[in-house]
Amino acid sequence: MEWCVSMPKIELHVHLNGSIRDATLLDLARALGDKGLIDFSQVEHVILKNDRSLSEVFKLFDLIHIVTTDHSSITRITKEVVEDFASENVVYLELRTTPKKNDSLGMSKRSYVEAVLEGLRAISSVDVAFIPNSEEPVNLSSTLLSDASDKCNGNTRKKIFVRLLLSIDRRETTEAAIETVMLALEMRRFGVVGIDLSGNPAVGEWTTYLPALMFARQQGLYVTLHCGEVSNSKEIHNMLDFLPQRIGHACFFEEEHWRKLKSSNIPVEICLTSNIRTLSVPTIDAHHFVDLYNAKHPLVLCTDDSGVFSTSLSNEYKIAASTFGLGQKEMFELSKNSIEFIFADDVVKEVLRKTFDSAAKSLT
Ligand code: 6MZ
Repeated sequence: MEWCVSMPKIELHVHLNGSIRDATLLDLARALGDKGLIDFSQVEHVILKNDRSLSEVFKLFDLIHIVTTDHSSITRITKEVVEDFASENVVYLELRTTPKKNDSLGMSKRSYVEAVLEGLRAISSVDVAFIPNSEEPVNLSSTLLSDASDKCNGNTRKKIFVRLLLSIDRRETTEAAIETVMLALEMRRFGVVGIDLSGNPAVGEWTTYLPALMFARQQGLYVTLHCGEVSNSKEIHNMLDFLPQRIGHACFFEEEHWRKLKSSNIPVEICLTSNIRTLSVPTIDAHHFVDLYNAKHPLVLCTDDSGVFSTSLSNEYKIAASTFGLGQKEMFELSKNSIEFIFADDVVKEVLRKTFDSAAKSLT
């Protein structure tokens, strides 16, 4: 586990509200309980439950959203989630979240994203670079490199690049989805780089989101789609035909979907623990990671919802290494290759390549 923690890592599939520390979630829920707004004893039980089916996970998200959707909570969880990833040597993080309206608290989709940005600004324990085209990459470059070359980096300050993706929830209308894309465009200068389509895969129609996704692409935003989380052959075909820059999951693919995916070379965000816990794949040995890895198809290991599934990116690397018999060198290469699939610019990619090269020297 030690080298899984100490090697630099890239994390590209993280839902903010799925990645909250248990202690924080309980803390926020207790505060609402004290105000008489929820029954804490009921909520505590749901939060601490471990095994959940995919549909139960979405019920949990509805509960989490009741507990977290105010400005100060969103700021707090953003700060903590980034700190947690940085602490396990994630050097580049793409954090996704669904902008939400909450009229009773004066929250708009814009003020929700502003609360997220506030969380990034509030981080002082690690160096965070989230504004594109600033001087930060250059400054961060030297500090990342010095970190990476330090074998015992437990005592040094951590550094991390963060970029944001705004998620469209499958329950949303076309108009609401377009509003999210407009917001993403407005927030580009603060590090919003793309759009994610997520939410309960049993809900909604591809044609509802397509206009917003096409608009996002026309405007130069990157797009990643949750694809094949349930068996829905027609939707999987439609999504692959759209040619998103990445997809997440790809669990319920059939032969013709694999063929299409492989010929289009679309990178896949693989979330092992999430897929096992939601029973989206029968067993870990049967996970499609193996086939994609052997086929040298672009893929990246991710956590999905580290809070909900009690995992970390280091743990996902450990599981992949032990289950599929991969060594430290292979896992390092897998992590490094993820740089090519990030939604940030070439300057950031170059800094990250140097970081990995420098860390590789300390491996040999
Ligand atoms: C699909 C998921 C998901 O956006 O409120 N989300 N969507 N499949 C998954 N796999 C288990 N995990 C999380 O984070 C929580 C939201 O992310 C999406 C759901 O829409 C969930 O409500 P944010 O920060």
